Amino acid sequence: MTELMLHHYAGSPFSEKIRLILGFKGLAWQSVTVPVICPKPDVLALTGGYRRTPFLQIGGDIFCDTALICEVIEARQPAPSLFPPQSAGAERILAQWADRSLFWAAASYTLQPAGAAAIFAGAPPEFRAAFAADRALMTAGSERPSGLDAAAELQSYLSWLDAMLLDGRPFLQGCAASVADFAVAQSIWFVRLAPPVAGILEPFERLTAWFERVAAFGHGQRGKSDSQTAIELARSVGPQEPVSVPAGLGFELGEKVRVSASDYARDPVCGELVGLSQGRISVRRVDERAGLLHVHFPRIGYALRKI
Ligand SMILES: N[C@@H](CCC(=O)N[C@@H](CS)C(=O)NCC(=O)O)C(=O)O
Repeated sequence: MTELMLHHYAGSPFSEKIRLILGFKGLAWQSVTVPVICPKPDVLALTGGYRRTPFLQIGGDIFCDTALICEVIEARQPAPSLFPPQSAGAERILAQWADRSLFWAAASYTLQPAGAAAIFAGAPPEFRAAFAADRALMTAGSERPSGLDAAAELQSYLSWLDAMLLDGRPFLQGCAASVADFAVAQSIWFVRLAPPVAGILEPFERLTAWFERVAAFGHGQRGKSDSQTAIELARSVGPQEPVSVPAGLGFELGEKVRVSASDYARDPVCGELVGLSQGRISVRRVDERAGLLHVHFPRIGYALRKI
């Protein structure tokens, strides 16, 4: 089986969601560290323009967005499941809320000046300025909450989550962990990275105990690789994931298309459509270094347009 290569960086909350899921599943994977800010030439060689973190590479198949990465990991290693039957679908809805509402509240709250000082401790001041400029460009057009807005929002969200655990259940959806636990955990993990502001978690003892349980899954068996090796692997293996474009979805096989995130970091990926379903978009592109690639996106949250 071609190995899993996770392109990520240590301080990325969405990457932590996937690292914990790899631990939950007991999987072995290769770690490729990507730059925290643009430029990211080796990332773009593989994705064709998508700059968000993380993405998963399996040979010449590139999977963007953690919602899709969860589905791919689940298909590869079904047990223990991220979507246990007793959660009855609610785990996906909770995970989507956590990836959007909870994440932005937690990130904005944590990156207020006192928290940012801890997150960027040891980094040169130029890096902080470059990070702020990079993220401002990436989120241009969307209003970010102020520190006070974010604190108020996060307080409410933490109390909602804590209340879910009131009956003593070990995980958010009951006895079994699900994708919801990992999607929520990434935000709690990020707040905890900044001790000067992490006191907001203290009143929520059940949530703290739950977080320790999720964190105990660990990160699986992690090997170390690099972007050059990843690009060579893509070129030698090529895409293997089955794809098709059934009739009736409004697009034709081979049509030239553009795919971009509909919320932020909207940099487009252009290519020929090779796969489409209710859940997934797959685009074929050729990179001069990485060769023939299929870049896959979730259908939800991405705009697909004919060029
Ligand atoms: N919906 C995306 C969001 C990913 C995301 O926003 N990741 C952050 C890092 S945690 C990011 O891409 N930041 C900009 C960057 O890394 O270039 C997902 O689920 O993968």
